Amino acid sequence: MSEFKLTTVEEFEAATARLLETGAKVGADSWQMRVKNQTPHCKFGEQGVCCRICAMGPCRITPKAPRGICGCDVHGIVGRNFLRFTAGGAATHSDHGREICITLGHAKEGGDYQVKDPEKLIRIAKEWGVETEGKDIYDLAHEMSDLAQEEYGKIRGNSRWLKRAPQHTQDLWHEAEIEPRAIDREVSCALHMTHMGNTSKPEALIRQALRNGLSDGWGGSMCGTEFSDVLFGTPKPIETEANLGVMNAENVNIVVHGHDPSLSEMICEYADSKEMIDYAKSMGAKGITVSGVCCTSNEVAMRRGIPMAGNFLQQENVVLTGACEAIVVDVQCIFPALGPLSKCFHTKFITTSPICQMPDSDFIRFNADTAGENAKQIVKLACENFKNRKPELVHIPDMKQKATVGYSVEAIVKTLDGVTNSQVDETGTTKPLLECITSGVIRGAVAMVGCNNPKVRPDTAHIELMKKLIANDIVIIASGCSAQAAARAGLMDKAAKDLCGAGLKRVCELADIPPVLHMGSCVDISRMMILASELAKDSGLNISQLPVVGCAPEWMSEKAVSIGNYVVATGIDTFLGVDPYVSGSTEVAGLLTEGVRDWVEAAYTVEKDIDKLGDLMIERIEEKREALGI
Ligand code: BF8
Ligand code: SF4
Repeated sequence: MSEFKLTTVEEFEAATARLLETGAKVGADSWQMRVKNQTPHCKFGEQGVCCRICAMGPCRITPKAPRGICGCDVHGIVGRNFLRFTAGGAATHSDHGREICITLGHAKEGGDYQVKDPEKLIRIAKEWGVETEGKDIYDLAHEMSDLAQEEYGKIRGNSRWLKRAPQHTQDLWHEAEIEPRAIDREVSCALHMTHMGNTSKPEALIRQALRNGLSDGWGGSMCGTEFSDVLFGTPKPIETEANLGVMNAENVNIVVHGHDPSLSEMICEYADSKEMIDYAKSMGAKGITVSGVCCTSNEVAMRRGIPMAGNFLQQENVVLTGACEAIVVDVQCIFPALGPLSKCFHTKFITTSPICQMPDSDFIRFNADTAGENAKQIVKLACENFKNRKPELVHIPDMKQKATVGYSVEAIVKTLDGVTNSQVDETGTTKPLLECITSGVIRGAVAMVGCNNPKVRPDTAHIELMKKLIANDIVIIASGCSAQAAARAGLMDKAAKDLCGAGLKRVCELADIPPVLHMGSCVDISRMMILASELAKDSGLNISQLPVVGCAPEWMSEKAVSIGNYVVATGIDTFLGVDPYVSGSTEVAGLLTEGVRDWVEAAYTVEKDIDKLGDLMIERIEEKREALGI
């Protein structure tokens, strides 16, 4: 018998309760307290029936007032709100992707940013019809940086990445008129359509929501993922650890938080240098521990094995340990609460991006040209702050799990190709995975993604669903905060194979993989789209026929809605545990849960009962198997 044991949500909660006691001592606020202050939520907002896009409003739809002042009905209002939500998410992911494209333009031989995966750069260049022969790799990087940035504003044509999809998917997009054009254009178009006095027809609004989502997943996010791999390396399986216990009481603790790896990569690089470690020692620490929160953590975990301290709703906890010298943030999903909270401790809250500026933070502007110096300055500041710790406030929960992460599409293909008897060609294919699925050893796959949301008991939905699915021989690919929930519980430890059904357990043993595969950050859901496309091409099936579904059981952000839209638009049924504020309109809800199936062969399912949500996913996977006769 192995000694492997999952960490339970009850144990997570006990650790948090202990940290909140420290918080109470120093007068700190917490999200748990703020949730109480904000409950109950506004019903109009929850149903999506409040419109404030012009100053004649806000207009709220009720049985007595069925139309806004302009005459817009509830379906128009709910649909417009949904599209605006999507546009916010698509803009956010895509602008992150743009920053990576810009950083690629700064790459140089021996510089802070280098081309770590030249093969991938050349592969993409060839895909885009760019001459690579005899070209210096950095000249090529700069040319690709320009071309990629042009994807955001080009005047004609569609996203270059669409060609990666199976022809059938491309045809569906064409027929439905949802092929994304320039990335920025789809965001602008969404805002334009939803301005007062424009579209109020739900069908047109939802069509644009899908198109805008696609401009993210098959545009901006794909730029983010692919060019991050070029700059920082394509992830390969690597060992790491997860949960608050990865912080080290004897070391200077730097926590990186946010999304853009350009900053966190540099911090990790310098924190690991002898110069900085010696500096930390001169300040009385034993060394430096960098750990992460949210997607920036996923990025550096996947490429460097940097441990993951926590996910979205753990971000205050890292400060509450009293042992965090600096929490260094770039963009997105950062609680403004970290400002006042850090003031209750010795922690430096360091913001670095003009995109994300907050009160009560130290702003150290991070520039691609001066990245090394900026990172060094930040690491030094953290070291110097070690002496300001208040020992009586230090408590790091003794809680962590081992995790194997780094499953890019390339890594999955390589790992599985290595263990089967099928023909292995040079680049590898997804055929071994398909064989496991068609033979029924693995019943299917679920892409588990997305955030935490206090509306769902944090992490339970992720963890319970994953346990249920792997026990039913369904392999999980995970990203974002869902992946971190899995890692913190122990589901990314290879020993978690013991929780699987017999078929999946055998695959895990043969391939030496955990049953939950970490595919990266939220922009990396573009990796999942590529994997689904490869599976479809290698099997000769349409994506919608594959026994594969997507699930975001605890989602909260606009980005998650944008993701949901492109996952559905790619032909993958998507299951949500939190309602996307559309319950106020039968027409909009009907389109999303059924109507869009006519265009893209997939739709949403919303179910707040998590156990039922799991059953529905298993049912859907089995239906797809039955339809294929496997
Ligand atoms: O982009 S899963 S809470 S960290 S939004 Fe944010 Fe949600 Fe986490 Fe990453 Ni994604
Ligand atoms: Fe009201 Fe129409 Fe203005 Fe919306 S656009 S706030 S429904 S008047």
